[in-house]
Amino acid sequence: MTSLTDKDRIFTNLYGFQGADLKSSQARGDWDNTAGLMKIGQDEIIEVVKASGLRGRGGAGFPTGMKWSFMPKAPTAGRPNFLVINADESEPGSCKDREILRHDPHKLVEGALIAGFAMRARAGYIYVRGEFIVETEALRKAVAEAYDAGLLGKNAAGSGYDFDLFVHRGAGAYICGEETAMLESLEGKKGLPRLKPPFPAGAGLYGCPTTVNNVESIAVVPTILRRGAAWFASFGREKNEGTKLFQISGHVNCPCVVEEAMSIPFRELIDKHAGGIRGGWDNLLAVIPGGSSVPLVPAEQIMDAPMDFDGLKDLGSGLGTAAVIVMDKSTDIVRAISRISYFYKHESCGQCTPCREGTGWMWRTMERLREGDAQVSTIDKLYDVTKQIEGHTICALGDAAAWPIQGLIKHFRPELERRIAERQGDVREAAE
Ligand code: L3W
Ligand code: SF4
Repeated sequence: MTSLTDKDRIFTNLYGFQGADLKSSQARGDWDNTAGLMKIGQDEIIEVVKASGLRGRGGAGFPTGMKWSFMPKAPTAGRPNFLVINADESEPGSCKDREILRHDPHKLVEGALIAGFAMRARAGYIYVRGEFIVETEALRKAVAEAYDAGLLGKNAAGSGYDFDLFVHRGAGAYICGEETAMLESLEGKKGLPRLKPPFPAGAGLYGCPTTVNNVESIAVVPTILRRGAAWFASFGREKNEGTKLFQISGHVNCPCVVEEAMSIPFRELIDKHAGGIRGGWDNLLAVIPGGSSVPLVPAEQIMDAPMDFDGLKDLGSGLGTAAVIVMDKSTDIVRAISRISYFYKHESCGQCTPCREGTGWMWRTMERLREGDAQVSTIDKLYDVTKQIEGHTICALGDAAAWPIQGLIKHFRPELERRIAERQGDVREAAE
């Protein structure tokens, strides 16, 4: 595996040590001969993105080049193609896209032009999380600068291609990060997820062909074109290529967002960038490796795991957004997962019954288990309900609510049973 050096990093202003303005961004290499990059042609750009191995950075890991290739090659005036960029970063633990918006927005704006061109879109929309006020301002400034410099709009960047880019701030609902809820919201309606299929590539914004991509997925594209698909694919391993922004939070000595090579082993990632585990490696309890939607992994299983899509899938979890939440032995693990359950109950849009009713029931049951106020059979019933919800809802929020509980039961069942036994012992003692 190729290790990543400072000169390999795509996001060279991740920490905001330099300006985010156009001039500073150009000094870092952004907007350098963009028209020349586009000259290779629309289909060729898609081929380069495919060859780079880039998979969606928003959680699902769908191959980006393949997604672009679903878009019609000859859109009509009545049914244009659209690009929508998902900047509604709301997954608990995720905090990478906001750093791009704040400190490196021109990478995203340039990427939007190139991606829009490749998929024959004349307009792109960036949907920004409602709470991201500073980030929205930074992005709007970058878009305005790009228009003023002729990099967007008519004959964008001298490419001969007309492309407009709009920034839309949401109103602060997690569900609007789900791609079809986002499209509804952009259309001015309530953010209720749509049934898929049809996928947005077939019927998306205003019923037109649409590609929805995460901020990071689009922002890396100009660098992939400049340095080449082989360069990007040299990091990580087969089917898990590239560099990735990891967001390390929780019980580490130095929480951080860092760009690293995909597939870096967990222990190396934490030691190299986060100063190790608080209290030492023996103090590690468990890790949620990809944002709150993926199941936790116990300490002993994750140590040497490659931090990528397949490595974490093999452990029954997932890379998600690569939001790595580290929990040491001081964590009340049942309480932590119960709190996550509350989040999903709160954010459910209420449209489908298993999710609307199930998320509330699961949270209430988790609270009872936290207190030990349950029977051992309650654990099995809870697991059974998570299985009834998983795969039976309109969008992935139902799965996301079920998976963390499944992970808890799988790996920490003795802790749940201990609480029940302890509580039953207390009750017996009080009665005697
Ligand atoms: C055309 C097909 N397009 C799939 C497209 C689809 C979408 C992408 C992935 O959820 C996950 C979720 C969160 N023809 C297609 C097709 N597509 N088949 O590919 O689709 P899908 O359904 O696998 O995923 P999704 O619905 O986009 C995303 C998880 O990510 N997550 C992260 C959440 C992140 C945030 C945030 O703050 N950024 O909310 C973490 O685990 O739970 O499972 O574009 O259209 N045949
Ligand atoms: Fe709404 Fe939940 Fe159904 Fe998704 S799974 S559509 S959030 S009710």
